[in-house]
Amino acid sequence: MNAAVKTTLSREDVVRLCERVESAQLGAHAIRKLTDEYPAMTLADGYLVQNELRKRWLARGHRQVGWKAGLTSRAKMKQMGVDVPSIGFLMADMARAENSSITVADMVHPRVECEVAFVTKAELKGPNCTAEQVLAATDFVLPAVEVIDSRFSGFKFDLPSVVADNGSSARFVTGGRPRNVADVDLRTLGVTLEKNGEIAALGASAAVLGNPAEAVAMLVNIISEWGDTLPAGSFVMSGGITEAIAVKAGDTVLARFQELGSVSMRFV
Ligand code: OOG
Ligand code: MG
Repeated sequence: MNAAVKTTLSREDVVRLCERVESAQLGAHAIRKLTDEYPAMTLADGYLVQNELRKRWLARGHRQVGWKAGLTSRAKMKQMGVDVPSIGFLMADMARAENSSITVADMVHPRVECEVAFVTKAELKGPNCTAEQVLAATDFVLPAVEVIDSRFSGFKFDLPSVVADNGSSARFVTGGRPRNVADVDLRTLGVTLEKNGEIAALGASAAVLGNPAEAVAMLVNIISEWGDTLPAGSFVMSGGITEAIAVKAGDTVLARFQELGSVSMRFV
């Protein structure tokens, strides 16, 4: 996003679309992508809706733990037909414990993807945040599996719509072992994603903008456009390394990350 990009939605439209997305999220039902009704909608409009959604979650007492970058690898951009990265917010109650059973009944059509997650120890600020600054401010990295669940029919959307839907955020699971960024090469970590004991996807961390730290820097620069900084102690997921894999009740998932350990879960 770029602050110069204009918005087209009125305040009433933003609230209306926010309510539509929110009810699809809470009711786990699919809706048409928002641009079907608002074809002129821009990326900046998508973030207006997302920020409205975040305000409502916070007003209802949810606690934000951090943010996620999305569509940061070519595999993901190609899978979703979108060529610009996006971000979304993460709330504490989206987290699920490692090895736990994750219910699918409250999701529309969940998919899983492997990501490198960062936990920060110093504040990061845009608009010119760099990967070097991100690495210096990182307390540790750890492996994560994001469970995404687009609220749009057929998991089909465009950038303004997916941003309004909080980047398809639904659940996330961390595991493995926290590592110091000085002790791992974040560009060359291999990952495999097994579903029901078979490899469903594999890749290397360089797929995420060359280095996942670049995705975190991008995220910091995006939130700076509306005046936010990334506080110390934030949890940030840097984006799926491979394409996302659909899951249903009965599936088990095991993500193995070179150097970082593994993350497992089952769906019920
Ligand atoms: C959008 C969310 C993308 C990622 O890691 O790339 C995302 C989607 O694919 O539904 O979370
Ligand atoms: Mg993701």
